Amino acid sequence: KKIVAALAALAICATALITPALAQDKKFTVALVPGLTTDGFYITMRKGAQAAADALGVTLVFQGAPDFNPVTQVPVLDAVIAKKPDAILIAPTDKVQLVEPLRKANDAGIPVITVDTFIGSGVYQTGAGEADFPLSYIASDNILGGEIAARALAKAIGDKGKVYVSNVKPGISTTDQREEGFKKEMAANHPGITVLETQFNDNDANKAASQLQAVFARNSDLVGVFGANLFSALGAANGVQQAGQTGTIKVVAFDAPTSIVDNINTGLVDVAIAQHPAEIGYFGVVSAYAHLTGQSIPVAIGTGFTIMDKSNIADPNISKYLYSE
Ligand code: T6T
Repeated sequence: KKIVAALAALAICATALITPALAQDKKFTVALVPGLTTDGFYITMRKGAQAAADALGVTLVFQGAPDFNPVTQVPVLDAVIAKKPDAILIAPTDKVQLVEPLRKANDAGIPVITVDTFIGSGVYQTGAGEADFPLSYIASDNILGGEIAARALAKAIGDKGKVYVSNVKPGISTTDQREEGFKKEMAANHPGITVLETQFNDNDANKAASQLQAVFARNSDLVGVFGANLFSALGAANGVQQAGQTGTIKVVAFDAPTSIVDNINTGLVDVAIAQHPAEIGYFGVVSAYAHLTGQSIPVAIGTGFTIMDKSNIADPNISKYLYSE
């Protein structure tokens, strides 16, 4: 009996010794759910995430919907949750509509970190909010991004005239904040500029192009447009070109797909504000790994911008921030 008890005790000790080692050797799987799959911004974010995953021995799963829409993103998220990854990084496509679907992940014990966009107010882990359960928010400062866009457009149009914002749709944290920052800066510091009604394009560049022409048809004195994300900006620029107004109607673009280089060089786009999506993906995976291995992580991580125009676009230190395809 004594021997059996001693062996049992030994087994318990051995398990206690072995378990932490096994936990450390565990290969973690982190899922990255982008806003949509066919967007240079998220393709670049995935590259950064993959670089961190390779460095840390993490398996990265990239699964998303073909369009930027909660109706298509939620089923993808449900499928990801069913596979029980160790952590989820997600760019929620709506501040409100993704709260309950993400709570399911959290309730299932899967840590959630939001990248690029946020849910609720974007202030997490306060114990106060209905949507404060994500561990961290990793993104650009989008209000600042909108302010930068406003200053660039104001400069391009000599601080006077009519402009408008080409935007995706209300309810997306990033593009809502860019519009907010843009309008705040215009109202505070550019009294000679009139900001016309925002045009929402549902992330459809063709729609953004026809809206540009419709706004121009109603306002022949239109002098500028701020495209608040990649598709809004490309579409608005195409609209300016189709209207034969290249250089007359100034375009400030958020985001930096490779095609922006030609648009800058031909004078169709004055300024492009590149985000650093690879950094967002990299720090997303590092944060998830840190949390999974028992480290505390920052509740928010801010990444920067690179402002591109004709004067610097040929510089490799600038062009390295163009998005991958
Ligand atoms: O501007 C990015 C991203 O930050 C935003 O949340 C959605 O649109 C993009 O993906 C660009 O298409």
